[in-house]
Amino acid sequence: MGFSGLREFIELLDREGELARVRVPVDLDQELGAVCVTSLRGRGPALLFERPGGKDIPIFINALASRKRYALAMQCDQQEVHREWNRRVSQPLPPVPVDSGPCHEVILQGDDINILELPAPRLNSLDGGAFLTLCCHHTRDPVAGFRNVGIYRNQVHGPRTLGILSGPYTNFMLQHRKAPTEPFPIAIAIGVDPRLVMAASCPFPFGVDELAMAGALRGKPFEVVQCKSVPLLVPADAELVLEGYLKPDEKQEEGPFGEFTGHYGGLKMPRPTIHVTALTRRKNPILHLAYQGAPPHETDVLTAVGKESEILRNISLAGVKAVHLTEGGCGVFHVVVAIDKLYEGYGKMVGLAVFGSPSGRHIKQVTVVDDDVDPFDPAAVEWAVATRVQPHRDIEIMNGLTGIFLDPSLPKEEQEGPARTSKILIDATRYDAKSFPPVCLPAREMMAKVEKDWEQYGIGKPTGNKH
Ligand SMILES: Cc1cc2nc3c(=O)[nH]c(=O)nc-3n(C[C@H](O)[C@H](O)[C@H](O)COP(=O)(O)O)c2cc1C
Ligand SMILES: [Mn+2]
Repeated sequence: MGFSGLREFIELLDREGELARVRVPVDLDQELGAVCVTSLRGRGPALLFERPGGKDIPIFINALASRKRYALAMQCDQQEVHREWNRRVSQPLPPVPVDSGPCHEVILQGDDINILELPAPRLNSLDGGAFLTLCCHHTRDPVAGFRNVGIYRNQVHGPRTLGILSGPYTNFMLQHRKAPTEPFPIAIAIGVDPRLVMAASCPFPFGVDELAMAGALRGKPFEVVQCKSVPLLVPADAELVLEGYLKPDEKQEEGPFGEFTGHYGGLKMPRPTIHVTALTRRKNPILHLAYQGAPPHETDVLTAVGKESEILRNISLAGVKAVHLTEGGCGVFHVVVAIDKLYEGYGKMVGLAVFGSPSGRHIKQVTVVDDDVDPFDPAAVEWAVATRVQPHRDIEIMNGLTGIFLDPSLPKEEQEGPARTSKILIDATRYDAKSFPPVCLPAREMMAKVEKDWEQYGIGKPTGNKH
């Protein structure tokens, strides 16, 4: 049961019982945010607000905030997602240009553009204004010409102006810095096939075209149309497109904004402005957003799964069995890697390789465990750290690595500047594995026999705990 595009994905979620429609009007000032938080805490479904702020442009939000829904978007079993990602992205499918598409049903230019008419919410109480949070920024390298697609927050400043906050290490900024004084053309597509959102939030190496990766993820190239006022291509079936130019010399106060870390990040300061030269859209567009705040939230899944897959794909060391970017780590900061430890010292080698991979860019803590530990089970991981780690021997702290400027623990000058951080590697594999005391458990055959005959004991459902 395949699907194509955002609308068919919403229908699929509905059929699977993974969508709730909010029919009552909901205030854009924090009420929508509070409904999102409460629903996320209860592991709720994706939400379609039908009348946000009393307006008739619906908001679709929390779409990929569960691994089950992510697997639905990948159209495979939850256990197969990493393998499927890696199988599919090994053959990128570049987009195909077409003459027209639904994203051009309405074309507004000049004074007809009014972004303020969109139901952009103010999610959390200290947010400096209304923000769009799931905008796929399409750009072209000013020198080499290749495309980049990435997601960066956009504050709504006025009818034709937006703020943008993109970290100094993003591929977006690497492109922009090649022609730093020129107006930088941008096409922001909102409401696209979820596979493009998945690719656009993944830190692929510089030069990788996320649209081609997204085409590979869905097994069908995207159709793209020429923008009306900038020399860029966008997905033809996008709900809405904001075209414009980033003017580096025209700064406006941007922020503060409650970030995926659960804290305020990217504090209020002058940041570049995007001047919107065209707004094109469907006749009845849907505004696709992501709630930002403390976990659990969409970032825990959306940005985690792609990076887990990329780490598995990029690390050339053998024996890496499973990778998990944790929920408490906001899907960004903490990764647990389960390995078959090939020889002594191998745990630290794998940890360093994770930090050195493109998807390790923002990771602050790597915990390496033996493959008898399930990296997706927080108690099992803590057990490994508690029982197999001698801190002076098995923990390494490194300084001056690239972090994420939204990390609230960084000193202010690093949050506003280069975002250098220290990082911690915990090697929780058995030290000197041959002589390490064995794990205690009845014999494997006895465990298997008891599991087979379980019902006869009249105890009820087994707990499923591996240890
Ligand atoms: C919902 C959401 C919001 C995001 N907001 C930002 C942001 O405001 N600034 C930023 O630098 N990265 C943000 N990211 C992360 C980037 O999209 C991610 O690092 C991506 O890999 C950047 O792509 P690039 O390296 O090709 O530029 C966000 C991701 C998601 C899923
Ligand atoms: Mn990129």
